[in-house]
Amino acid sequence: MKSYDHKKIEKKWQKEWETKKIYRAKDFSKSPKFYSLIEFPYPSGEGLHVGHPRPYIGMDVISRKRRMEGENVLYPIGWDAFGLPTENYALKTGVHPEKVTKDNTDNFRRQIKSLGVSFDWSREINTTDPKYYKWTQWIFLQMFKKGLAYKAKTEINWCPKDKIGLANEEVVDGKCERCGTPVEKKEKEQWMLAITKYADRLDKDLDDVDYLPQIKTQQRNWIGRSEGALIKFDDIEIFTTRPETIFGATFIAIAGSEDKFTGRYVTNPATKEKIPVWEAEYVMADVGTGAIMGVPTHDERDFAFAQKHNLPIKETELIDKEEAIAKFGKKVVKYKLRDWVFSRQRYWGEPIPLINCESCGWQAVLDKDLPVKLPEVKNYKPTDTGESPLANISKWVNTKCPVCGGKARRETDVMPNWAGSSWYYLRYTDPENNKEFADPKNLKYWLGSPKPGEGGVDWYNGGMEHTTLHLLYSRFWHKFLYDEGLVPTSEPYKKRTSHGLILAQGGEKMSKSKGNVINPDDIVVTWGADTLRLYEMFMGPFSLAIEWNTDNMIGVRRFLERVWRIQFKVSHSAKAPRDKKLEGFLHKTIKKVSQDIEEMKFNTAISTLMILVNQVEKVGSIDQKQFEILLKLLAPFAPHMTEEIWSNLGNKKSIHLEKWPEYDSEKIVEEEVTIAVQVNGKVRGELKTASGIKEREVKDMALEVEGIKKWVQGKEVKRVIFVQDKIINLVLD
Ligand code: ANZ
Ligand code: ZN
Repeated sequence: MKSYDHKKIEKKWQKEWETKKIYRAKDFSKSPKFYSLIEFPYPSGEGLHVGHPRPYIGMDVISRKRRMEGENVLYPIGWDAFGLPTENYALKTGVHPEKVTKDNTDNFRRQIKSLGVSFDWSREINTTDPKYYKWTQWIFLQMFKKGLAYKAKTEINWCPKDKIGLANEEVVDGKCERCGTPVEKKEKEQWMLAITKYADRLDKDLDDVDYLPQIKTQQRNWIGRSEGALIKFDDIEIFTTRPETIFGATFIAIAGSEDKFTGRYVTNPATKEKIPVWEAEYVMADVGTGAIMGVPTHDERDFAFAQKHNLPIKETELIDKEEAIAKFGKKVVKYKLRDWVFSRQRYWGEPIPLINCESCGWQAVLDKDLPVKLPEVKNYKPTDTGESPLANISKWVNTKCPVCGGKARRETDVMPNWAGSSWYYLRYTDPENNKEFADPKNLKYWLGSPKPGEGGVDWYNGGMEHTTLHLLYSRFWHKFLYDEGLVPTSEPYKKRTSHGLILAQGGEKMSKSKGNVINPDDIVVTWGADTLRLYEMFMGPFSLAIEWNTDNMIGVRRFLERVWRIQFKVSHSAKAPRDKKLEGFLHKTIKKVSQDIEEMKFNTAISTLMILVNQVEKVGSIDQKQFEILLKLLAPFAPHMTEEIWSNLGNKKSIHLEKWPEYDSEKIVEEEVTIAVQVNGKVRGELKTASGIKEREVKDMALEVEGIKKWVQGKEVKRVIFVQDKIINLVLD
């Protein structure tokens, strides 16, 4: 009996799969396409920890199943490699960020490959590769040319430690998201992207996509659409979301640095009364019109203000909202979303491809001059003045105007690290193209139907923490490209799901600084990739955060060893009678595993497989065909071991290219139970059914039982008391 030597098996099959290219997606294949996507990682210097692969393995299970179902699967990966940690590390060590990035991606790639994830590595992309960021710059320029990129003097969030301007989203509780330093305000000319122009569509089109409900809610809250009204009190225009309260408006307040009566009065258009105009601290200058009507009886802050300053508080008659708008004002829709600050004063990012000419103003770099490459320099320390380090490189900065040829200067800010990830899923469809960001034919094939709700990446799984930023930014870029006729669908992602984090033992986040990181390399050596994969899928519901516990590894490892041993008990004679019960159970398992995988209930799929293996052990042997079905169902979870057994059984082709098993519903025998049917607590009959049926269905069945009808007739079932698989009690009035 050969023992289960995971080290040998895993290396061998990974090599074999790579040479045979069995996970390559085929452009334009006639088979139905399936584009599955994970959020490409940022290759940090710390390497992979066991939390990273959870989504990769989850989507791998789905991708492998779909492949076996005959779909043409595109499951790509790449590197989102610009960003501060690399730059900061480079500054500290003196190693160039490009070199740091290469070392880190090499390490990440090696680690991910050791897990046997079925990525199509031939499409690997890297956002820091000039061949890639040429197109990031190009797309930015299309936005610039359409007036969506503009320079504005804004108060930026300034981290005095990192010496960098931060987007609002990067400020958490007033502190820098990266280093925790309190953020200061600083005035700076910045490039902005007018995402607010798309606010309405970003909100409305959520109706068409298949995102988890909480993801839609988060996006909607972030966009913050509210319908309100603009109403004029003489020359002062206010914004309100409650125009129906206008009869109770007893003062006007405009944004001010302190509470102060202006000495003025204006007319309330509803009551025709004169009401005072105040300045108030709580009114914000950049919200609405910067002026409000104060309705103390309906708004807490207005009430507090009226009390403090002795202003009238008047009971209101409410009128209809629509009526109020029609009579006194006009309807407006407001959004919380703000334009996107797109400049960073750092080195390790895509240079913003614009040139400022003394006579022509801001001009786009010509297409033929793209990419604008990062200059290779030794010193990329941020300047204390807030300028990008690129500003110090006069040879690079000073250039010629692309329009008049006169003296001009390059923009020295770089893009934020959200840029490269705003369109990367498009590049995977045609990663080598150097004429376009992707051939329209490839985009059409992989994104599919232009109908709302039908096209886009078929299934995108990623972290909940990216729901408001990355997801919104990429939807915005995609919609812009759609308007330009450059992508075939109005939404990038058809379906979006989320996974829970893997936490360290004790419930803390895994991080190097806390010293609680579990490195998958160690797990792969000791237990094997298949055990790691199975454990990560089995440890709990995929969408929930869960604590890592290496001690529990042994359970799944033993399960794999039990499957391994079954191969030596297989009966090869076609004539051997099949165990009926086992056959029934097998078909039930096919059904359950197939459904569970599609619903990301990987843990229950695995427990069903475990129960099946118990059954096999009870029976003592299994027919080869039956065993092969079991192996196929397990293959997406434990691809190496199943492949090895599959080949031991004499099969020549890879198990991962086999057909996914189908179940025969006639063969599925459910366990039958007898349920006592009571009416008002007295047993009046019974019914036989499969176990595990829910209350609703059992109630319907109970009402159909002969002998029950006469008790229930003409009365209403007020309440149902239900004991699963045992008793149903119908309580009548
Ligand atoms: C009258 C009123 C009556 C209001 C009432 C609310 C309740 P949301 O819903 O968060 O969008 N508002 C308008 N402009 C403001 C500003 N520049 N600074 C501070 N507050 C401002 O908030 C909309 C409401 O916030 C508006 O509706 C307005 O007060 C206030 F029973 O008008 B309301
Ligand atoms: Zn010029």
